[in-house]
Amino acid sequence: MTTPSTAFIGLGSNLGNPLQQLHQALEALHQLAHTTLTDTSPIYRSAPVGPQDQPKFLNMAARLDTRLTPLELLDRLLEIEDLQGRVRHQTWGPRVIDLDILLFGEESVDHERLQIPHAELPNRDFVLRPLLDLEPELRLPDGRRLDLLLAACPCNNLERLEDA
Ligand code: ROI
Repeated sequence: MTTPSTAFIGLGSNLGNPLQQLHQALEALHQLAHTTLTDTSPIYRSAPVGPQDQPKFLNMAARLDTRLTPLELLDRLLEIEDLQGRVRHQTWGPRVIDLDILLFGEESVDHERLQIPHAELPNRDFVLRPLLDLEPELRLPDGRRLDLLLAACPCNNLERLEDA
């Protein structure tokens, strides 16, 4: 059997009791086949990127060891989003739960359904901060250091809430 890959998932929610949505999604990640949830970051409240007439977000990151392929993992994440009642209305609009594959081992994926590293990762403190909480030395597949990206990226006024 192949050795597992370490994947990092970004979680975000700003509708329908966001804290509960995050916990429900973590439970679903914990139940994923061929996958072990190995760590979770603190939760942060952040100002919305995109339209400002929506509630603040809660954001966090999770680390998985998985034997799924990136596209298999994507499909599992989409199922979890659907189960939690995510409806896709508006680009950059509010959402009950958003699960993004941020990093997948050292892999870069450029597929019509999936881009890894996540395209917006370098620009979003609410993604970089929790990733760095999990792994302070983390780098992108091209070698760029996440701590340096965070220092250079726009500020969304992160407030740390609690440990998940
Ligand atoms: N803004 C914040 N702060 N956090 C998110 O998770 C988030 N997700 C999104 C958009 C709507 C772009 N803005 C966000 O998808």
